[in-house]
Amino acid sequence: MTHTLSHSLLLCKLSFESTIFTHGLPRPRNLEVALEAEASLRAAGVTPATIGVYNGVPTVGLTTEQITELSQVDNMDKVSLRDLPVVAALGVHGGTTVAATAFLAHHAGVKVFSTGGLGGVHHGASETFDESADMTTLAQVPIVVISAGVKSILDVAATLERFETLNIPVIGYGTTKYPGFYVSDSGFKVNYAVKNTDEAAKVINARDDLGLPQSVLLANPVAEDKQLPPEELEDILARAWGEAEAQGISGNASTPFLLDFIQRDTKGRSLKVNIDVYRSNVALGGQLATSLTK
Ligand code: PSU
Ligand code: MN
Repeated sequence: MTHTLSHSLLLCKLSFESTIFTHGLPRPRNLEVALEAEASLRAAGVTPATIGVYNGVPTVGLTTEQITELSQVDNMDKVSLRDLPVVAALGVHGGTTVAATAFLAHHAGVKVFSTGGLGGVHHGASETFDESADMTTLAQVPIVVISAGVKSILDVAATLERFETLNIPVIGYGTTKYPGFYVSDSGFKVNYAVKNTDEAAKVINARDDLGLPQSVLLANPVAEDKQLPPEELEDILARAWGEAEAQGISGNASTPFLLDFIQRDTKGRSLKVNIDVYRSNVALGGQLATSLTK
């Protein structure tokens, strides 16, 4: 009995990354969004576990005070999986990316992780080799990640090819149209859709029964009436990539630079979409965590 109880308590948890509020969103919205995500989950009976590195300690379940502090630090490290041992040894703070968050969540026994958009293959990667470690990490960490697709700043087609190569299942929530983060349809398709979180939970349980080590990616599109106008986005992206190239932005600075460019160019409208996307993924993650305890 006790076993069943603790088992379901453990499962009924949802993890969040910290890069979204240390690097992805501008102040003061970053903190508001992080705390709102936690509060909405608690209201739904699910325990939030926001993950980050506090004074060198990889922490699954940051306190409100710790989240508040991390959301206000300048020049914080953006911590992917390879950075974890370094920031741990140096004893500094860090915002964890999808890769580092997924790893820590899994090791703490948390199965479900909601984020905004995943990292993937950057444009021009065939020359620069700039591909997010999110992909290779998710190939080795058996959790489920809810996102609105990969960020629109990426090469979506190449990213989907990589997911296939890495044996990472990508499932649309209620659709086979792969979402494009700021827009509900990236223009690319996925092979499978689930209708509800109970169906998604069955896929995850089947993955576990088979002993497969990959994450399942659940792609949850932003509602059409909340998306950025797709034609507008195409135009902005072309200019954002041009500007990144002109300024010589590369490596892990690319994602924050491009997101910031889009935010400034849309005068904050992309920020609103980004937050809507995140809220929707948090809510769906909460439902899925609940379905998994059944
Ligand atoms: N999605 C957002 N904002 C972000 C990110 C994703 O809307 O800031 C972060 C995530 O933490 C993701 C990371 O793991 O960007 C990918 O960065 P890179 O391409 O350097 O791996
Ligand atoms: Mn990179």
